Amino acid sequence: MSTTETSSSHGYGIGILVVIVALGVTISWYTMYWLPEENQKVFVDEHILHPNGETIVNIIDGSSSPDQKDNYMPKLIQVQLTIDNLVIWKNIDTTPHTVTPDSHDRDEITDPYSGEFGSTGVIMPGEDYEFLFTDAPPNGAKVIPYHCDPHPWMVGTVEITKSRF
Ligand SMILES: [Cu+2]
Repeated sequence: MSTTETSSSHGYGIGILVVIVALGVTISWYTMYWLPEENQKVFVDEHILHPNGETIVNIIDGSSSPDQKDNYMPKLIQVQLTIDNLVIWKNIDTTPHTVTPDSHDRDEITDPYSGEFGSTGVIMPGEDYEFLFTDAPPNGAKVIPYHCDPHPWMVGTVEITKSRF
C-alpha cells in the first residue's frame, strides 16, 4: 500500500515537472521567435519595394505666393504599385515647404510598410522628401489629399492604385 502511494506521487511529481518544462520552452519560443516576427514590417512584394520608376513632384519657384496657382507640379499624381509608387517631392523653390496630409486619421495616412505619410518639419530649398507607397485597395484608388503647412493654399493629391498588369 505504502509503496504504491510513493510511486504514484513520484509519477505525479514528474508529470508536474514535464508541464513546467514544456511551459518554459513554449514561453521562451514565443518571446524569442514568435514576437520578433510579429513586430517585423509587413510582407511587401519585391516589385512594390523596388518599382520600375518614380514619380516626381516639383515644388516650383514662387510656390509661397497665394497668387500663383501652380505650386506642387503636378498637383494630382496617380501612382501604380510596382510602376512608379516611389514619390519624390523636390523643393526647387527658395522657400521651405511641407508635404502634410489633410487628414489626421492615422488609418488613412499610414502606409503599412512605410509608416505615416508626410514630411517631418519643412523641406528646405534644394531638398527632397520621398515616400514609398506600398498599399492600394483591391479595386479603385487610395486617395490622399495633402497641403503645405505654412502655405495652406498649396494643395495636392496622391492617388494610389494597384498595377493594371
Ligand atoms: Cu509651402
